[in-house]
Amino acid sequence: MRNHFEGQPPLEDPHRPQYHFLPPANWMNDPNGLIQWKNQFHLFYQYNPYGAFHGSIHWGHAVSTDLVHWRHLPVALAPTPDGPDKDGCWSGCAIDHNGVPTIFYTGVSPQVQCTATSSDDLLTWQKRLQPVIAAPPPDIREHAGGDLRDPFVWRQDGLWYMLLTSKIEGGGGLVLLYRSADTINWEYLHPLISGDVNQRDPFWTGTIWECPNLIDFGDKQVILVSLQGTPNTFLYVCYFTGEFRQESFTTHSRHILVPTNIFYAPQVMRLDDGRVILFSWILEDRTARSALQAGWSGMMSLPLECSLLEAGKLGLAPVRELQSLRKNHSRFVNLQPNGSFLLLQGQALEILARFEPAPGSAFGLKVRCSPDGQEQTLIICRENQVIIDSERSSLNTDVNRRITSLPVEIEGRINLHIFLDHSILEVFVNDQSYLVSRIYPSRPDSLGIGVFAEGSVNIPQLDVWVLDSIWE
Ligand code: DQQ
Repeated sequence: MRNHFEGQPPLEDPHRPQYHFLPPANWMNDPNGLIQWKNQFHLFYQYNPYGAFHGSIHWGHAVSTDLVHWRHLPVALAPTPDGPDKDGCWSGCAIDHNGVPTIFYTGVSPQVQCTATSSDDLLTWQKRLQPVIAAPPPDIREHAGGDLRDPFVWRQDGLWYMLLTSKIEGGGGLVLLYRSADTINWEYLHPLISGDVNQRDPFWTGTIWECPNLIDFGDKQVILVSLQGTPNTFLYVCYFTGEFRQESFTTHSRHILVPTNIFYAPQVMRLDDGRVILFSWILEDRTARSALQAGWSGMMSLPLECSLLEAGKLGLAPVRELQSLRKNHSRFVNLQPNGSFLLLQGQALEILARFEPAPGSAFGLKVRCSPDGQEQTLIICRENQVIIDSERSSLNTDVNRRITSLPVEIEGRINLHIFLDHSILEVFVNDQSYLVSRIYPSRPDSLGIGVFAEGSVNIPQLDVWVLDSIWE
């Protein structure tokens, strides 16, 4: 197998992030097997060591002591020729099974659920030769088209439970529930949640579901699923809030987690200190050819802290450990932009800005601006929406440009907390809601950061930090 440290993309690649996790080269997609083990955080991920395209999926592996700085470790799982995972080791999770690190993942093809254990603190893995779930349950076998994957396992009331995702052909997505006393013998119980059949429903939940997660918030539970729709392919992440009781789930409400199709297949882990941390795969938003040329594709979101807000929605906020990356600091006070102006330059920055707008004003920040404004990306607040407008982000035609928007209440004040890292822009609104976009400016001088307003806005304080790299 080719070592993934070969073929490093050139360091001067202007689009490669420096404080987001990604492998040294090649393709990555979903986070897998997130686990805190002996005071270290382990991040596994879907990885192709042979190039910047999805294929021959392995589990890459990295470790961190603070969720922010990562060290690459050798590939953890590779397909075994003639094994049940010969065509790929697809997504899954990690648990502590009576002191033994244990992972569950999907072997292809056909899609079966496999397990492996480690006796050297997660470095190497011994696979169980036979899958623990070798086929879809009889009641959905004919309708699932072979799709059954992405085990999510947790312990409750002295038993192990597993969620898997699937679909009903012509129906919609499915989350299936299994139970086990020993993690080897799994009993299928029933579908836990199923999707919509009506493709005209404005909240149509797609043709197939993937990567289920259950988050336990005590008296409420949240189930996350990643949705895909064909033929009008879309990807997004949806969550159901409700109650998991007596092996059934009662849905109270359902929501889209992040309104974009470049944030997909997130996974959560509960830390020993009680926080729920989420990482998500952030897709490229440029042609497959550009990614192949760059030699890398995909990255992880920042580590996000997940909470259940009073309104019953999931909140996403940057973890406090990110503050350790802060270097040079600039502070601007009492800015009152009338029109627009640039403040400074940078491409690996954290920006924290408080706005106090008059009713009806449109205002915000702009990043990656060329001096003549030919390239620029806007973060606009207007009419109770926060919008990332990347329509003018790049002159390169191999790059997608889009409008991404999030509804928010702007009642006299709003905080924007922005993380810009070369080709990724993440925006937290009031440190609760999250928006993300990919931008690939083509001009080396597209580095300007500024503010703008139409109408009247006061910015009592705007802080900017240059952020350090997460690599040693
Ligand atoms: N990615 C994995 C699958 C999962 C999909 C394959 C979601 O296990 O369903 O790389 O991105």
